[in-house]
Amino acid sequence: MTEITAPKSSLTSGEFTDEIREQLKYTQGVTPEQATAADVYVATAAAVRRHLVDSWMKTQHDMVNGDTKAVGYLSAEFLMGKQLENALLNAGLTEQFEGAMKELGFDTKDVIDAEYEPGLGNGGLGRLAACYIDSLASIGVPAFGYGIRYQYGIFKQEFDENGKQVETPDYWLVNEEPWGHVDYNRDQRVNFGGEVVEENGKRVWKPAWAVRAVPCDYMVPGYKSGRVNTLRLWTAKSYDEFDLLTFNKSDYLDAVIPKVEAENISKILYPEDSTPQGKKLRLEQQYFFVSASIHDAIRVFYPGEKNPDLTTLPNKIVFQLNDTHPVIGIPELMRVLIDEYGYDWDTAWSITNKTFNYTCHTLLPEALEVWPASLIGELLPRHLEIIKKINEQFMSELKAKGVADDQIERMRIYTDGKDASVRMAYLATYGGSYVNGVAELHSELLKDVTLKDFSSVYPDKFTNVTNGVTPRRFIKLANPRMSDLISEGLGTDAWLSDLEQLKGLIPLADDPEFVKKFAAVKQANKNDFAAFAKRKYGFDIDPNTMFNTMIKRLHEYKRQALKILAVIATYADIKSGKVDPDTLVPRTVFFGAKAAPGYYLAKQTIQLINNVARVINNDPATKGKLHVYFPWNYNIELAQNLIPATDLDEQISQAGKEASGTGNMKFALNGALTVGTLDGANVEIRERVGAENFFLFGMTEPEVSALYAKGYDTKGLSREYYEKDPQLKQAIDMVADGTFSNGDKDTYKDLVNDWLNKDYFMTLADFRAYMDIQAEIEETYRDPMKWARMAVLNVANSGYFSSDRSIEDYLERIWHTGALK
Ligand code: 26Q
Repeated sequence: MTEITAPKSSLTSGEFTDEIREQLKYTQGVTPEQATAADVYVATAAAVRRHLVDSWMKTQHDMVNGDTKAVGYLSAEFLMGKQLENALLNAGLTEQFEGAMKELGFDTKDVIDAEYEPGLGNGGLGRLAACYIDSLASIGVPAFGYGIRYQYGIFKQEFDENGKQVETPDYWLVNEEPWGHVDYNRDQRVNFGGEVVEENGKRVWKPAWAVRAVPCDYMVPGYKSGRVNTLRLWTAKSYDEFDLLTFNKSDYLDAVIPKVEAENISKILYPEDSTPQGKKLRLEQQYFFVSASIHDAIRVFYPGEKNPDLTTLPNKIVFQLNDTHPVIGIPELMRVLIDEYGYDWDTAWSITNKTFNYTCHTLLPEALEVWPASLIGELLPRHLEIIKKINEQFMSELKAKGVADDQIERMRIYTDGKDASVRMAYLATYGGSYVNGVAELHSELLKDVTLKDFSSVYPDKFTNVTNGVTPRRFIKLANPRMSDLISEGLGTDAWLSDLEQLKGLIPLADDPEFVKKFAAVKQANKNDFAAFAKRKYGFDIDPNTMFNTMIKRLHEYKRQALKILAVIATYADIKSGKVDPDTLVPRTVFFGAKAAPGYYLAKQTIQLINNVARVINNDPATKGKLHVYFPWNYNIELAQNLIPATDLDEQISQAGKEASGTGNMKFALNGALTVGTLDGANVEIRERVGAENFFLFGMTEPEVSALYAKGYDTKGLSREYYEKDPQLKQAIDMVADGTFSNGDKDTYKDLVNDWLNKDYFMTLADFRAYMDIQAEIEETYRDPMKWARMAVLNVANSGYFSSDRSIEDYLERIWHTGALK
């Protein structure tokens, strides 16, 4: 598979130390004696960048001058996590860094800690984009990540004294940010508003205002590939700076208003990751980065050409649309080709169609973006015209294909009438070459349910690419102990760029020595995490308990409620004397989750979890047996610390709702066992690790559909489950009676009401199965060797879930390109 070309850097520790000293002196103006860990971090970052520059330039040169098509990954989010360790690893400078820190008298941890984590994403979709650009570079495929350099990333989460979530702004640029390079000379003008007029028989857009898009470039080094790609994130700047300089406005404050408004576009990441509202600023963000990126790609691939032959564009670059967020790129490329370069409609359409592909990341209908036509018309009047024309062409095409009238109506991209709107998923499906879901089950449901009308007319457009995660960050960096053990077991570290080699561990699952070592690694990771959590959160965690983790965004469909109800039920059994706590497997339950600021039930669930934790952790009856911790502000750093320490991972979404999940893959690859439903990529994980090494429970997707058909959520059927199951009843009653709200019966009334009267995601219906599987899990855990053997088999059989494999699938099925020669 991946050829290993770039060996470990031949630089010595001493030489690297000197380079860091030089940066301290000439860039920061401090002596090594004056330097703080934060100074050393900045200096090291600058020193590492210098080692990557030659490969970066060569990659760009080969990309433009060779005949390998590049990939443009268009994404509103890149959730990168901290950069330093990753850059050192991929530059082959990890050991030199450790040596240099010794020489300079710094603790590597302090230096790594000094970096502020960039949180330019909400969750899975943003992190996937980060894994994919890592894999593209590691495989050696020329690629750009294109996105927005938000000034404020995903909010910081705190909890107040009542356990409620409080959001504070994430100003990640407080200190010097040494990775990005702002390139004022490669800016782009992005127009907005105004009107379209007829001039010499042509439609001409007369925009009302414009924003200056300034790129900030981040190097994306491949692991042992010798290639370095570019992540280009755009910042919005005002052109009115010039007005300000002349100061011709009477009131200074008024004078800065246009500047503030323009720069607002890249100010903040929207923290919603479902039920998006049709907000004007959000559409401005989308158009802003997509328009700048398309123009940038043309600039890169046709340097200096006044009349480029853009019919060759599809041979130069293929754009992947990460969900519907960049889909306005389709009418934008049409506009650029027709209005700016003079192509006729059909030629423009053929180019556009070949250049774009669309990845869908959801099944929830409310998460599919639909924009009011009035808003598009106000901001992008020419695009609205083009969209309407695409819709007309589409409908005639469908008619010509003999599609029935009612189906054609259902498939409209542009819906006419008073509340006219534009369906971005439909525009993407028609406007691009391929549509993919992110796990097999998800892709099947996309074809058969969400986009059924489309797949019946265009079956060949639909394909699947199951998600993956980068083994460099999520195994090697997150879990160095296990990585060493794997390399020892396999006799090589080549598995890091060819993860299927983990299969070589299968025989070692029957070697008690290896299994013991594996269990010892997990224990050491748990000890480390307990220390980390003490330092960072003040928690007193017992590392000799089972670590049971649920980390992901807070959503009803993900069912954190199911987990917390099960915890409450166990607690109730201990309190009532039904269960002797000494017979339980001692367990520490971890939650990590942010809720969208306006998502009421999600926020109530957070409050409930925090208060269950408070009550249980302070009750002597459960001491040493059951504890709950909710470290706040779940982010990539916490993931990298907690995943390697976890014994049992929770993937308990309602079947048919989680498109894929990627946390599930990270856990399996780090030797956690999964308790999960047949949803998203869980299905494929279970197939690969073996049903006997996976704790399956709950309804399947067809069973879920059947229960909806019976009226589960509309006829209040959940109440029957409550009435029939005393353990479930008791848990819910405790939430209602004030046990977790200092006696107040109102605190959780909306949550309880929802459970008993609607329960759309069928938490109550799956409760019994969930309690039963937890009992089985306890039995298994009592046999440490058995558990560890199952964990080894999870690792050994999860190599498929490398994002390198996902990228290979994209290359073969969608992009039809490959590595640079
Ligand atoms: C859209 C419009 C306006 C405001 C916000 C949004 C928005 C932002 C983010 C909508 C959705 C998202 C993020 C979605 C997401 O993270 N989806 C997850 O993608 C993962 C990668 O494919 C999957 O593994 C998860 O199953 C899926 O939930």
